[in-house]
Amino acid sequence: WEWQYLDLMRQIWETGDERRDRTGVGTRSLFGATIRCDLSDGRMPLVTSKRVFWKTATREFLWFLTGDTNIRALCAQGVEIWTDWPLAHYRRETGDQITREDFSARIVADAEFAARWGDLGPVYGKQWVNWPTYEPVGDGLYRLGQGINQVADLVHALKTNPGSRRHIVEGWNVAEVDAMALPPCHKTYQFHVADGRLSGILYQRSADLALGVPFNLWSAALFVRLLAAQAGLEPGELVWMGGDVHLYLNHGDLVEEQLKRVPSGEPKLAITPRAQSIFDYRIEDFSVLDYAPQAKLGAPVAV
Ligand code: THF
Repeated sequence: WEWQYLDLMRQIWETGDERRDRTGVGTRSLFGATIRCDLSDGRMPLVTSKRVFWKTATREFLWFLTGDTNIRALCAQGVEIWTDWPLAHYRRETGDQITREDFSARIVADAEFAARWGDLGPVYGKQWVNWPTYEPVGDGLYRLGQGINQVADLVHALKTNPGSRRHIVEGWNVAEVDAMALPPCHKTYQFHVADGRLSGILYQRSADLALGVPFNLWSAALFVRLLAAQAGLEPGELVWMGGDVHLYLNHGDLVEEQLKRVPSGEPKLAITPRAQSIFDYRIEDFSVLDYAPQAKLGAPVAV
């Protein structure tokens, strides 16, 4: 599968439309792309042409499942992939040019500071496991009802009604998008059961192909694997669909280097069958086999 990723990278770098984006960095982009990955026999879409920190991506995914939207739990585990957004907000509001390291350390050490500055708003975790509902109380007024746990409902539906065409987890809550630090990129997941195999589609509206997509592919495949394990199904395929798929103009060195490389091997994910529910997994439950990635390639993340 990895050639699909590299081919897409080459195509966008060579022929993508150059546009100015929200972050001001500038991108080359292609609208509409697909990558298909086989998930049978433990296979995972883990990029080998550079080192991808799959444990970081896994910790992020488990954090989504807890419903948490504050970066504190991530920072406490050394996961800094969301720190730049609260940091930029903090610097803008206070004028304090604190370093990222100090900011992250303070988020971990100081619960009040974290509550004030570390929250991303109602992002993925909130929508996945606690999508808000509203109950009328008369006079045209509403109060919050019981939140919807889309993930728990999905596991239940996969077990009781596998043939359904409504196995969806949605992150794009139209009423709450404006309150999010960043509206969801990997916004829609759909799952599908055929011949005892569970497949998934991820629709990603905006895709940072060099930095984010390797994480997003891993996490989406992990989602399929965990759901399959909980529903007693075999993993099938992951289909990734991108809307605005782009390469940031300041990722040129990474792109040129990665495009010289050839994928190396077929990594597999083993999961310890311990968790009683999809919400009970821990990082220790995951191990990756046959992963011999090529050297890490760094690039700045556009905020
Ligand atoms: N915004 C942008 N511009 N790109 C993204 O990929 C992105 N995300 C999330 C939200 N907004 C985004 C955040 N996810 C890295 C990886 C994933 C991220 C953000 C940053 C990153 O910097 N990865 C580096 C270092 C990883 C590490 O040190 O652990 C890498 O080399 O992979 C996409 O959902």
